[in-house]
Amino acid sequence: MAEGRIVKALSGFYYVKNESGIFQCRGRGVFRKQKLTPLVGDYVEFAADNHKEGYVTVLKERKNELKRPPISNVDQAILVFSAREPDFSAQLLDRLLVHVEASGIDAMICISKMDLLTEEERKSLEDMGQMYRDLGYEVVHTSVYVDEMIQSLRPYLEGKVSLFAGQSGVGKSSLLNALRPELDLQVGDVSKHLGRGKHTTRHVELIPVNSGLVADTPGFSALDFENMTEVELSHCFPEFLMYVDDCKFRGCLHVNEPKCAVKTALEAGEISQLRYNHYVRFLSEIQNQKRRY
Ligand SMILES: Nc1nc2c(ncn2[C@@H]2O[C@H](COP(=O)(O)OP(=O)(O)O)[C@@H](O)[C@H]2O)c(=O)[nH]1
Ligand SMILES: [Mg+2]
Ligand SMILES: [Zn+2]
Repeated sequence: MAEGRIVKALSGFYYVKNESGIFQCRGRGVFRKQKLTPLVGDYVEFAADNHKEGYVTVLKERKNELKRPPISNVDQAILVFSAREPDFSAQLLDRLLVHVEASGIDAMICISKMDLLTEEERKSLEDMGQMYRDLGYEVVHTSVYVDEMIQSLRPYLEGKVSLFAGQSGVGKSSLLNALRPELDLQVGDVSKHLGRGKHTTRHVELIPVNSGLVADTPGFSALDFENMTEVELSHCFPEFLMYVDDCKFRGCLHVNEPKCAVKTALEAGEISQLRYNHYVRFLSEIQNQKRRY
């Protein structure tokens, strides 16, 4: 019995990597019966009859797992948002941050395509980046045309499994190509996309970059808050945490409750109004969802 890690899943095959190489494996029928799906990132045991093909026989316990994209044992999610094309959206960034916070995976932020901005716009996105740093997130600004900016991302990848997450077209594959030119991942031309572009990344794969592994994933479409409660949402805003104990009511949602410490901090300018607005918006989405069911 050999051990390894699934680095790619495609067309019913799992590609398991260890010191000896990469083995193309099928899952055991028993996984399907037990409703277990091997995921990219899983540590597994497998049986190989020869040096290339085999069967995954045992799935080891996971540290964490995500449904969309389907991947396990991730150390950090790198949230890639472009400055332009598509335009930067703090609302979408906060939406994705909430999902990553809820999954318990560390998040960092990469603002890409900085070369498309005027000096003034650049200043404003740098301030935006600083706001997220103040919340405790690492933030890097990149452009595939500026080598120094690309290299600034590299240290964060060392020794970790990182997931590149972000809308289609923000430049995830381009960044990976810039970090490892021999990869030659397909890059999509945003303007030529007709519906689901055929050049976009469609499967999940772990790609070695220096001593780390990086998953380039397809872009996400809708991110709703299905399966999240109001209180869970409030826990996904780290800047609320230091105040919640001072709210008068336990389980305070920081909207209409009297003597709310979060709202006091907001009025004092200690919590960003922009982030708070997004919180209220997401909260009402959850409340409307509840009403529908
Ligand atoms: N100006 C500029 N364009 C970029 C940059 N990175 C990517 N692009 C372009 O953005 C488009 C989408 O890139 P791609 O890597 O496929 O995005 P993905 O869908 O997130 O993987 C392509 O046309 C790239 O050439 C950048 O740093 N600056
Ligand atoms: Mg891509
Ligand atoms: Zn409160």
